[in-house]
Amino acid sequence: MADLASDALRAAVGRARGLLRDAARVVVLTGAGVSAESGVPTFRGPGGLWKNYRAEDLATPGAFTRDPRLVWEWYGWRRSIVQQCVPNAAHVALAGAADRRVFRIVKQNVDGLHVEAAQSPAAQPLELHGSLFRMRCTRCTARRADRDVIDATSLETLPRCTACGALARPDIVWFGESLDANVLGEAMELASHADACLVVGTSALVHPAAGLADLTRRAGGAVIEVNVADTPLTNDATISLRGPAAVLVPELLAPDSDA
Ligand code: BV8
Ligand code: ZN
Repeated sequence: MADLASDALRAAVGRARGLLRDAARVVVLTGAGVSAESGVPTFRGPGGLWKNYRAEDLATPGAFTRDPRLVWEWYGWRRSIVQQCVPNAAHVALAGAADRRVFRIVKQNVDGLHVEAAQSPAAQPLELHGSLFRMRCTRCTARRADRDVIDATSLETLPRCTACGALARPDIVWFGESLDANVLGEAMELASHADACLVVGTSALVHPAAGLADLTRRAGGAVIEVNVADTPLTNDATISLRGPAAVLVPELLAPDSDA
């Protein structure tokens, strides 16, 4: 096992491994912390701010209506950061587990690193909040994948819809916007029928995503949390492991022979 800080942590990881091994169906909820060791700034931690703006100030329909250039500048900056990042050991271990068993990844992040780590369709995550690398039209229904550099120098250079020419927006769920009903419905279905919910690197502040672990718990499933700090989920978790995702998640999911 990697250098797990203490015997208590080592024992807790052993118990959590047992719960995951015995779970027929596992759902995983990840947040910005799963990508922290890939170099992607988290929202509420150090480096999460941009020009002293908070995500809640910019990731809203109102901010985009008021100043689409500023919001696209922010997303362009985030794209430029994420495009230099690669999946870390946590993304790889989660994708590997999804290849081996009934194990579904539900992500809040928009960074695309779970998608990049996936080696099979089974490891493709359910994207609750969309993707940095997709944009959609503000007028028609067109949407497209896109990894280009965003030129936010003026309103005229902002991304346009290739179908109707209207202003395009990030294909991302902003604060105050509802999640896609089918995506949320599938996530709630998965959580309500899971025997274990593994929650990795989320401050559990953003709803409805943060409520998914509770659905598993209320249905009698185990909730295992991996985080470097306490969260609102910690008290109700079956086991809450303190440590970085890139260390603990591979430990939790390594097939028994590799333990
Ligand atoms: C909705 C895309 C119905 C954007 C995101 C008032 C008005 C309107 C709505 C609300 C309101 N009050 C409350 C709400 C609901 C709101 C909400 O929950 N707000 C919060 C802030 C209170 N939710 C919504 O608006 C949702 N829609 O409710 O629709 C509705 C409709 C109209 C009106 C009312 C309701 C939509 C929410 C989706 C918002 N979009 N992302 C973008 O990315 O640009 S959410 C955003 O936060 C990201 O997706 C992010 O993933 C998510 C959650 O954050 P975390 O992932 O947890 O990241 P964070 O930085 O917070 O924490 C990182 C964690 O990792 C920490 O715990 C840290 O300790 C840990 N960590 C760090 N390093 C490591 C680590 N762990 C392990 N290893 C490490 N190395
Ligand atoms: Zn259009």
